[in-house]
Amino acid sequence: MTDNPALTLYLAAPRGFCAGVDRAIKIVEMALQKWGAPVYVRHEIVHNRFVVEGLRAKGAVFVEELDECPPDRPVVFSAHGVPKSVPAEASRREMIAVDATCPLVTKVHNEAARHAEAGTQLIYIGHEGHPETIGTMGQLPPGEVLLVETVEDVARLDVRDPGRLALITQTTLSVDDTAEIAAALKARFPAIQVPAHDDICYATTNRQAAVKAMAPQIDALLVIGAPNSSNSKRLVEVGRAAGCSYSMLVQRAADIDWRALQGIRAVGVTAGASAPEVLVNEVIAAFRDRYAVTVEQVETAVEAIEFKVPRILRAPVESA
Ligand code: 10E
Ligand code: SF4
Repeated sequence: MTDNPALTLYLAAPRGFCAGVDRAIKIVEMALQKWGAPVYVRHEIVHNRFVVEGLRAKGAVFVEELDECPPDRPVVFSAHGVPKSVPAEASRREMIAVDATCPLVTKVHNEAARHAEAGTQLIYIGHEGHPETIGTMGQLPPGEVLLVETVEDVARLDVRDPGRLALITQTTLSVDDTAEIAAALKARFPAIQVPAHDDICYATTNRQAAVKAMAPQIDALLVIGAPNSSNSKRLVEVGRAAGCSYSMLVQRAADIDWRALQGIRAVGVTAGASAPEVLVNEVIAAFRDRYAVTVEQVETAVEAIEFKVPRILRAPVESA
């Protein structure tokens, strides 16, 4: 028996790795097996320090730009996607390049190209400076894709032809905030073409739904994820919007502010799409050290999606 206070820990499901992250990490591991170390990776393969350090220990070298890679070593492009200029430059330098862009991000790239071919100007809802935004906007020449971050931005848009517009989005946005921006766009540009299902991916949608479902039961929400992880930060915002005012991002158990949690009886725990399950287990163990914990899973969806790795990794190594 311990004197630890009782605590219900609601564990979101789904949480943590999505199919795109799983595939991207596998790509780096398979590239290391196929070509040996070092394998260069342009940008963090996914936004998680723990994942990046694990791959670095196996021989991956993380860089921000292609010109930091020697031309005779393979390079992997991160799961967030890259502008068209990047694979073009890799091929000009005759590098082996493996694209770990999530297929659901590539789908948005393809939509952008399809609309541009039809002479349609694109409006992109996303976060300025994020690698996925840079990658998706970089599928087309400057000026072809107009960025919108907020409802207020909609009024400021200067479009070429209000009758020939299409909407695409970042995959990791808040479902509710995006719906508001899309509604403002439709109000201002009634002819705008919007995707049948928005571009926010299944993993983002499911993780946000699980947080909303647990919000009424919890006094605090901890989202395990990195400060540069867009989808993880959105989960914190969704928690707050759903009524859980203490919603915090933590990279791992050591970041938990135990003083701020004093007196709570129920905590919600989830993890962004790039946060490994070991960190979830670490957080649960840290709660067990301080509370008499009962874990309850809040399951709002079951995910069974898997993506194949690129063919180049499945083929035998070519002899020199
Ligand atoms: O910052 P993001 O949420 O875009 O990236 P992440 O690496 O934290 O999670 C994976 C999501 C990707 C690759 C974007 N669709
Ligand atoms: Fe792909 Fe969605 Fe995961 Fe991004 S969050 S890697 S789009 S599955």
